[in-house]
Amino acid sequence: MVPEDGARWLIQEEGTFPVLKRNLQETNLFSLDLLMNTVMGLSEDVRAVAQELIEQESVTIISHIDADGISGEAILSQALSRAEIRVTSVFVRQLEPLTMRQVPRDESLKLFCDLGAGQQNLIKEHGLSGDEVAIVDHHVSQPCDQDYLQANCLPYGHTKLSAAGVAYLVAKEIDSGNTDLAPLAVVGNVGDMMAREDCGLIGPAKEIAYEGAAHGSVEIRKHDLNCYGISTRPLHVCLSYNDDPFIPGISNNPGGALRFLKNLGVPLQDSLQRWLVWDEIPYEDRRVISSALAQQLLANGGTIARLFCESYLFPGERERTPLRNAQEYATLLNACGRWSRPRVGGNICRGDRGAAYREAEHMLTNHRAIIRELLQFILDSGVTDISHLQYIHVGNRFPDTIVGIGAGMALSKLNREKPILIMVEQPEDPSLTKVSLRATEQMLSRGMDLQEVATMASEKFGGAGGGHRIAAGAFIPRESEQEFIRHVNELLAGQCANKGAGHR
Ligand SMILES: [Mn+2]
Repeated sequence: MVPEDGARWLIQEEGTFPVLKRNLQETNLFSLDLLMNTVMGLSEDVRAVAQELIEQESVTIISHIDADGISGEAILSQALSRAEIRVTSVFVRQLEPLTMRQVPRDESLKLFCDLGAGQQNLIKEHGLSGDEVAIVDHHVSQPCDQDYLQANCLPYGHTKLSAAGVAYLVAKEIDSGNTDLAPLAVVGNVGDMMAREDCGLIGPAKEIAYEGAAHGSVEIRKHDLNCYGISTRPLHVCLSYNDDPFIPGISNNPGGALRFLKNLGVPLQDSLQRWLVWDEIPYEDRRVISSALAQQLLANGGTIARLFCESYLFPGERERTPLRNAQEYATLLNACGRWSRPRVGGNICRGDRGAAYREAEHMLTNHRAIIRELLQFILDSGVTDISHLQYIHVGNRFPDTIVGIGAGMALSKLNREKPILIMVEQPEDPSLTKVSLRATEQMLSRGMDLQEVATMASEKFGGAGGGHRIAAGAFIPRESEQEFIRHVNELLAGQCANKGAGHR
């Protein structure tokens, strides 16, 4: 990895599109095609990748095990199969020398999805030439003297489009009939938190959702409740789990949430005494509840800016299941990936609602139980609080694939002013420590950028890191843990100071 150069490159590229970026965020009047034309570079790259793909006899997709990678793979492999191109897929937790061995040495074109942009030197070292590779990604690109064919939205200023989103654009370029894959792109975009900061998808990701809505596979609810679990959790439980925004008397308080709802006089249970989920509550009742929640927030001095969001539902899926909305669908896929069964998630994306779905549900239950355990462990053990950071080491008690999620959940129950850093032992290599970092939108607005911190600090100690501004991770040598933390803290302090200086 070349983090410093990579970071600089990203900043420069973003700097050349300031006006365009603002336009993309402020308007939803553009059609996707118009948007793509405005950003000629990306549509040209998408076309070039699609062109290369349809000339192949066989393609090997190498994709990431998270929701974005799983849905991106499902989009690309279905588009290729439909074009009668042979496809095989490989899933990896990350692209590094060890996992590169899973990339076959055969005649097939190697199509990297949701990874690859940042590992081009590794791809080159693996002996793959320019005409054997295509990359569909949305991560910071690594400078490399081999010019690999790449469709990457990031250098064109689209910071809120996931790999599955780019994969969808490629699939549509292969055949305009592939618009039925739009729901999968929505899952990938939402799963990679592309809708979080703006309380909805923006730019090309938003237009993809609207394409799904146009053919009826996606239902878009504007000004919906910005809350996780709207399709599966009883409303009072759903509300109490939510802390963005934090609503006094309701967040972290299921009893309080239930009393609050009962006072409104709207039905909360169906004729079988089953608790209703938000998704199935009638529109008029949802309005009553929404305005009461807004009043509760305002009465406690809060703002309602983050109370509502645009949400994305899938009306074709069974009610009261995680497949009914993009957020919960993404969690289901993440559970599959994190328990090393990404193919189960892939089968769900291809429409299996039988064996694969049952297996995924089972994994989701386990997934949640272990995350709850981790969360409790963090809260019971307590974190170490330093000037710009809070941190904890969980040893080898938890799988390294879930600590990031646990970190994000713990953050709302800890100091909400500082990012959290969690360290976990690497089971395959005890000389390595895996680090996960999580922040809140508020911290980002104070200048913090975890992607930059993770890459720069890990590089200093001979490790590797990356991710997004709000969520990042790294691998570092075990003996550097304490120095690493000190350095992360310094970098965060520097980012806040810079931001402060810029405002003066
Ligand atoms: Mn991604």
